[in-house]
Amino acid sequence: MDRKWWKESIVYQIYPSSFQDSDGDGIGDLNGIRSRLDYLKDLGVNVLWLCPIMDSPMDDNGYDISNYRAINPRFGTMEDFDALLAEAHQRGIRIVMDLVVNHTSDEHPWFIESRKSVDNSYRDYYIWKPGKDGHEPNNWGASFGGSAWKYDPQTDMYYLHLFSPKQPDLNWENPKVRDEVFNMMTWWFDKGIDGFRMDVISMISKDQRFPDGEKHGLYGNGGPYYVNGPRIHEFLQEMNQRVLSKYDIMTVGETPGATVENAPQYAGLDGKELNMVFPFDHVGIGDGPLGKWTTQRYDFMQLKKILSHWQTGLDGKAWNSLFWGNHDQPRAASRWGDDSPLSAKMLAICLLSLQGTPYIYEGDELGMTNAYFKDLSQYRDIESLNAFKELTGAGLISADEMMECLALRSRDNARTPVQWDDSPNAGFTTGTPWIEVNPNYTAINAAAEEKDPDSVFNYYKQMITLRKSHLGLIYGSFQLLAEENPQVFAYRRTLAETGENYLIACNFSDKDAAFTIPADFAGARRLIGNYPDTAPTGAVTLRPYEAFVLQK
Ligand code: TEU
Repeated sequence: MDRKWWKESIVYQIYPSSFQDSDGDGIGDLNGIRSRLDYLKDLGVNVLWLCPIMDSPMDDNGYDISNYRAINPRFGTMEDFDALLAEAHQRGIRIVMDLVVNHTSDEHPWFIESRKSVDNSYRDYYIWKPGKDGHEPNNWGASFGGSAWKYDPQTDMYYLHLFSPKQPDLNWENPKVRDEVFNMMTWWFDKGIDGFRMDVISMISKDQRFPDGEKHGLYGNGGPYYVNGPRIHEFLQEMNQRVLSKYDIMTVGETPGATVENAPQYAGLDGKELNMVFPFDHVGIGDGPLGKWTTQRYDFMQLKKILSHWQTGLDGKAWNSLFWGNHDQPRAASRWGDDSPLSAKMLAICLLSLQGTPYIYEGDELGMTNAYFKDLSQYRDIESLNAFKELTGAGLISADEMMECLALRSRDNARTPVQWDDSPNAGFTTGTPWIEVNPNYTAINAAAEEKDPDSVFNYYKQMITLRKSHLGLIYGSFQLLAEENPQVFAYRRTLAETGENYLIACNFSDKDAAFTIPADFAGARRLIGNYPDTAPTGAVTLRPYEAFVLQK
């Protein structure tokens, strides 16, 4: 059992714009986060992951950075950040920042220089190519719609942007770019931060041939030529040697294209690259011909298979990250449950009883749900708005059906303000929120749930306490049970070093489910359950979204 603080931590993800506003401008900020540190401490959080707070024109809500060593004034000042960091540390809470270095903002000084002329000293900080027969250099599409290349008349060339045209990709082949990034990371570590979540870090190495991709909808799929690219592990090992290895920090890579097979290279126990990676296998379940834009519910058996594969596949080789959602995904209770508090409690018990580091997305500890916005004017997210325009414009989906898809899958579902109490705007702001508050805040809010021992909040709190006091729930091996059961995700967790043995059963359906407790767990102690009764034994019926943890 190779114990590490980041393996035993509970990470809480904060989307600063939506967490807590302190100055009435309708946008969350650093002083707002600082005002909620005691709430986070009470929940049992050990690490905060702050989504980007560095300076940005906010084309993609901060994932387009224009100055890596300055705080975005809408979130506060560097002094506010220093105060947040100090007060978090005083409470034993670490702070991990979001490192967005696959691309910058087009308003970053490097890009402003780079586009001036072909012989500018910053030209090769980015990826510039001449057009082909009056068209883009290849047929790749961008994640936020359109071609992945933007024509720049000043030098009659195109630059690559895998996301929005205001997010030009950095050229990691250029050693000067790597020096700039590594020096910036060192600067933040010397300020005392405790790690980085690394945005689309599996995409920084591109196949230098830049060939066309297979046609996929309106454009070619460039993914095979920049996901898990040719020099990715070389770059990450250089980052580790020159920066990461010098500090007691944690790192998690956001890695589209990570698999159980390649995760041990990204996040191997040898510590040569990163500590963990975020897989995308489960969040892609149910995607259709238009990717995430579908009204299809997920297939539970596929979810069970994927989660089990990651649990057994990384055991002893790498360390899992565990998450149901984040700022790019629908709300967990809506995506994987039925919006009910009961389903949210089941998800809490499941998430916090698997092997890996759990990541709780802001508000999921309250059982917050999708907003299910009905009108396009309620949406803010560039991905959602561009997809609506592009897909309906191309006649690939009707406007009504796209609105249904947005209501289920838009990233804005997870970006509505955290619901603190039942006062106007859920206590998030005294001003006008930048995005509407979910009207169900009168029932789902922290103030009410902190007082209610049976609330989703208190289930998360109980389960976090239970996990921290039972190392077997953190480090124990995973063994899937009832593999063919179409409703229940059940598994053993076993830690030989301490002799701990647990059985966890989670009914992922809104119907009764048959399940048989293994004989060796007859009479085992129930540590937690979301229905008020004693430990089950033998052939049982799990009630809708029932979940429990038994220890023998
Ligand atoms: O997301 C990476 C990514 O792959 C996204 O396209 C994500 O899969 C998609 O939005 C799901 O629908 C990261 C950040 O998490 C995201 O917020 C940024 O928009 C993106 O990179 C660009 O920086």
